[in-house]
Amino acid sequence: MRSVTLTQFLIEQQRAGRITADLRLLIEVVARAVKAISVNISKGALAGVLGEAGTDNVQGEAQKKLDVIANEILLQANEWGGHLAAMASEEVETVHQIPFDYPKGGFLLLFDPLDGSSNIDVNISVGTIFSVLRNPPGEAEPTEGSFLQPGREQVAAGYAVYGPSTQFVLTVGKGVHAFTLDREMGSFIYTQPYMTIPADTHEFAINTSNARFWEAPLKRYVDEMVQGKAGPLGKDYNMRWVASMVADVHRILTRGGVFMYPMDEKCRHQGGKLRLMYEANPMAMLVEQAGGAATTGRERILDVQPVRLHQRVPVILGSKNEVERVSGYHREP
Ligand code: AHM
Ligand code: MG
Repeated sequence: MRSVTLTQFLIEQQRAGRITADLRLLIEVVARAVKAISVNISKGALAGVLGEAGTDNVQGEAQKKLDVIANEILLQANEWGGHLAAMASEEVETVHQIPFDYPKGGFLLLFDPLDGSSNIDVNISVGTIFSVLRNPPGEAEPTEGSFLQPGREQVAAGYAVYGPSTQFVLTVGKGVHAFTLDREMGSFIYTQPYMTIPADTHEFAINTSNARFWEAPLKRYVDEMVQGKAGPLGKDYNMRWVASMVADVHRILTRGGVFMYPMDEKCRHQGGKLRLMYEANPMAMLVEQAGGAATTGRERILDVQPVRLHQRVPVILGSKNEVERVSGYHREP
């Protein structure tokens, strides 16, 4: 069978009128950057890229060397193409402007360059997450305010998962499509069209070490799942937690499940653990496009009006019936 590359897929999307030439270029450039990140990650200890960088990021978290490398690769790759008005990164405090000697375009690109970076030194999957918004008209020099659009305004979103193979997973608002990196050829090959999340599942993902900090509706839901067949849900569940959101969401897009990083007493002061603009919104768009649902427990994630670039939110996403059940528990008095 003749294989279809990401390039060919994108050209066909453009011909079908789903994306513009500029958006195609943007996605191609992100995919190229992802290949470079993948090369660095796979060299691991051989390239001396493991361990701490000795710096803190905007969130006050210690940066790994690969956090810094992945961030630099994405910023540099996307600066000169002429398709972007500005960028924002989980690793950078303020808006990253396009250098004045390059042309500007109409899109805003947001990314978490290396998600799950606590897994790097133990050789477990990590990822890159990205989100694309339109720059509001008339904003020649985008500010933080230009980025503060609800997730339903995203024109594209996706991630790369650096696992046993590197995969690039993308939506432009018409289904979710996965591509696998052919390392010899250096191209992404279209391997999974229209990924779909089954409405029901018997698998959940949550960091249960936080159980004592959860809110009552969440405690009730996880208790019921753990009770299995004998409990009110009437079936046995299995649990998985990679601690790389990309890897956990990739499993859910592949075979269903529910992923939760809910509100808890430990992260209440900052609004949640995961970042709205770099993690929750792009993953919520992908999950909805695959037939699943994504909520904070109280509100659809894609409807949350952001007030800060680095805002955090509770996240519950995956198989629709489970997400609806846990949302229902949040509505009960
Ligand atoms: P990061 O972007 O700093 O790597 O943090 C986000 C990660 C997610 O990938 C993952 O779901 C979560 O943090 C794991 O958190 P915990 O270590 O509390 O289980
Ligand atoms: Mg992250």
